Amino acid sequence: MAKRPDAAAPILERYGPHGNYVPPGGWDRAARGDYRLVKTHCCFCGQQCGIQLKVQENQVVGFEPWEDFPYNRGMLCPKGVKRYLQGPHPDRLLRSLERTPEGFQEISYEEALRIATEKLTAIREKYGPDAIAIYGGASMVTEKAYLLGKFARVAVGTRNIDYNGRLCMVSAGTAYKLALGVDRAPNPMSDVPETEVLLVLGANVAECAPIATSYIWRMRDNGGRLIVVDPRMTPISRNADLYLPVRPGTDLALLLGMLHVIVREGLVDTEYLKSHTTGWEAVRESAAKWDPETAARVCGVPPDNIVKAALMFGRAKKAMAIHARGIEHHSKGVENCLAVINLCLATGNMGAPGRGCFMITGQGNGQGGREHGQKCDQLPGARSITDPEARRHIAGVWGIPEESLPGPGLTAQEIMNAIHAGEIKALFSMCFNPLVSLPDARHTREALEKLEFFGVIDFFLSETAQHADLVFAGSTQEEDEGVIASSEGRVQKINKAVDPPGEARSDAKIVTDLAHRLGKGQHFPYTSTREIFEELRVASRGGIADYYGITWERVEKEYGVFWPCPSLDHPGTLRLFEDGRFYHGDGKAHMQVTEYRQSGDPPSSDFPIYLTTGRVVSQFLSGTQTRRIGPLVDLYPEPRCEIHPRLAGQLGIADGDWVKVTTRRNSVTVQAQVVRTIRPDTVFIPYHWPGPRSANNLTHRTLDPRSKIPEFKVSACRVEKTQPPADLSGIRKAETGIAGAVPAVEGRL
Ligand SMILES: Nc1nc2c(c(=O)[nH]1)N[C@H]1C(S)=C(S)[C@@H](COP(=O)(O)OP(=O)(O)OC[C@H]3O[C@@H](n4cnc5c(=O)[nH]c(N)nc54)[C@H](O)[C@@H]3O)O[C@H]1N2
Ligand SMILES: Nc1nc2c(c(=O)[nH]1)N[C@H]1C(S)=C(S)[C@@H](COP(=O)(O)OP(=O)(O)OC[C@H]3O[C@@H](n4cnc5c(=O)[nH]c(N)nc54)[C@H](O)[C@@H]3O)O[C@H]1N2
Ligand code: SF4
Ligand SMILES: [Mo]
Repeated sequence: MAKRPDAAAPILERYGPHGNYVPPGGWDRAARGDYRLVKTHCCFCGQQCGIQLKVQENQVVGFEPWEDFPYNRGMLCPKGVKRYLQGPHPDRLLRSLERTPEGFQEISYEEALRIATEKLTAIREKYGPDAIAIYGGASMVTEKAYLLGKFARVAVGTRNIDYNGRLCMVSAGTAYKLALGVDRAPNPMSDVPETEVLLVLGANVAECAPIATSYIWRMRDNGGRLIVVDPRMTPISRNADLYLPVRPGTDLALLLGMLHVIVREGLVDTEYLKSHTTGWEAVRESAAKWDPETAARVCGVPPDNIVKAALMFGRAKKAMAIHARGIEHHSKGVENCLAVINLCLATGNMGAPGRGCFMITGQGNGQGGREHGQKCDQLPGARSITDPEARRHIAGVWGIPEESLPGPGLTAQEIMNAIHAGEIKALFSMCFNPLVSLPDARHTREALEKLEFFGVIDFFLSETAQHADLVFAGSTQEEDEGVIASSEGRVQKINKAVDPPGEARSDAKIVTDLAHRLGKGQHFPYTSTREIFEELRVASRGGIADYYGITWERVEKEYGVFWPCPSLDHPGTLRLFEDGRFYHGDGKAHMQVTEYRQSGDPPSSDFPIYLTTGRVVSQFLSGTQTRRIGPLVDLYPEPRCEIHPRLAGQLGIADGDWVKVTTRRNSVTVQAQVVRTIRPDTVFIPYHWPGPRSANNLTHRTLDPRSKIPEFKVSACRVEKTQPPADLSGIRKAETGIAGAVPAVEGRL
């Protein structure tokens, strides 16, 4: 078989050398005054900051702050500021591509539709619909996520659709649903400045939700105290009152230890527990054996500090806990989140200003993307796909017989495993770069090689798309419109700034056209995204994520509307559980017992060091977009391995030395960055790069049994000093896209 990435070669030649890019009309166009401003939101993280894009003709050429948008009040982080550089990048796909023995060839949109229809139909006839898997993503507007879920189930008829949020929000989602009956951040960020004690677990707020830091500083200004739990001393830890350098994968021991102290010191809110929760007795008993000394032995935080944290949290009149992937990317990610919820419930901290807990959602539409049916277990409105009433409702809205609606399918990593095992034969993927973002990249690469048909919709030829048989040139966020739900559950409007260039098409059009070609046109009558939204409103009606009362006009006028919003005269729900009722039938919170267990890749004498992976401020996810934006690349040009001076000293490693990091699966060679801000038994590598330096060459495929999230945050490794890789310049070039990163231009903006 031809080596699949070689198919990119003709495209490479077309674009020429690294960094020579000048947009049509030249860079100085942006300096001229003849632009219009489009109010919209950032295309990157879940904070969904308001931004005004400067548009000239059909190009985004810059931005201006949108100061009256209440969440960020004009503030932006480096990614938001530089996002406009991605649109005119020469790697932007302008036409569809077909793999041929000579490499990718550009083909017409009609031809691409024809090929996709023919291949999907043939595979469905030969192996049945479940042999086709669909991957979606949470960077897309909610209408596209909804459309893709319907496409999978109605046009293709497969149960196997899942999305990249399976690598992201599902541990938190599963836990909040189990305990509180709803998967949404219960409190808005504006509650943070109101609290007396804020416990931040596994969230690098300053780099990954930069705008949220201003809320934390306001809390500090108001006299609130900050506790940070992280194996790395992240930027916000510098201003923390208490920093707990937890051993990777052991937060549950710390949280059980804290609960133990809270019980022991009589800080439990018994009245609250009696009237608002079930399951407390069993939870209390489960913490009995976790005295601070026992907890300390497991989690590596001194017992006195566990006590201090518990007393600070337990004695505060108002306390909050917030968390992100640091406690969620684990094979016990759901338990970790449940333990945070238990801590808040036990102290009666729920459903009031400055009291509660929430997850910081990751992707731009990480929240909206998990509500309306691109998850394998879910129908629109955050309904369960196994609930007979939900199935009846959705089948009615979609105009299909209820029996034809597939049941629950495989999750994202399970789909890749099934492809590897030869059980799934075709993959159609929109907004997902699994070769960089799934664990154990060698396994992913082998799986992609086995596909009989692999179709992709993207606007760049991502590392995964380089393995495709067919690539549709899709749309960037600025070429689309629709809604997203921010990390707070605030539904906001993305406004279209420009049209897709060349023969690129909006994603929604591609999926709709394909549904028509597959013979299901009557169920996909849309001529605009607004029509999809109007259907979504009805589909979500009566569900948990009820959007029925939300209109595009309201969203614009009210600076976003928080769901649930069941009717047009409903104000939206800023804070959940304010009436003391949770989203279970009995109105109570269902506390869950959590059991400590080891990670799926524990250290041994051969692999004695913990490896954890995550992010840096200037790069985003698999990096397809940000690795092409020169000023962001300049801020953090390549992956490095953070290592503590003590460990570095033992291994004879100095700052800048090349090190080989080896796990039970593979090795990666990067430069060492010797820092005092990490535990001496742990190293950290950010994961935004593809190829031989991708952190996911090292990670393992152990999943949380309930959420099916991979354990990105803890692997066992060894580290040794080595030589730079032989083909360093080739590796670097591949990392910055085909045409290289767009360079910074002094004096612009
Ligand atoms: N700059 C930037 N911002 C982003 C993104 C990006 O790629 N780049 N991605 C967005 C997305 S999709 C997401 S999901 C969020 C992620 O946001 P975060 O979850 O805040 O980011 P991570 O770097 O994945 O991990 C957070 C922290 O977890 C710590 N950690 C590692 N192991 C453990 C552990 O066992 N216990 C604890 N307590 N902490 C641990 C790491 O040291 C790290 O500081 O960021 C969003 N924002
Ligand atoms: N080791 C390790 N691995 C991780 C993580 C970690 O912390 N450590 N974090 C995990 C997390 S939290 C996440 S969220 C995942 C993210 O992993 P991915 O979802 O794979 O990352 P993205 O870079 O968002 O990939 C999305 C692709 O979709 C394209 N895209 C973006 N927007 C659109 C759109 O509107 N339409 C279309 N058609 N395409 C679009 C982009 O160009 C890109 O190629 O990675 C996970 N992987
Ligand atoms: S904080 Fe997130 S949404 Fe705001 S500008 Fe930065 S990346 Fe964009
Ligand atoms: Mo994420």
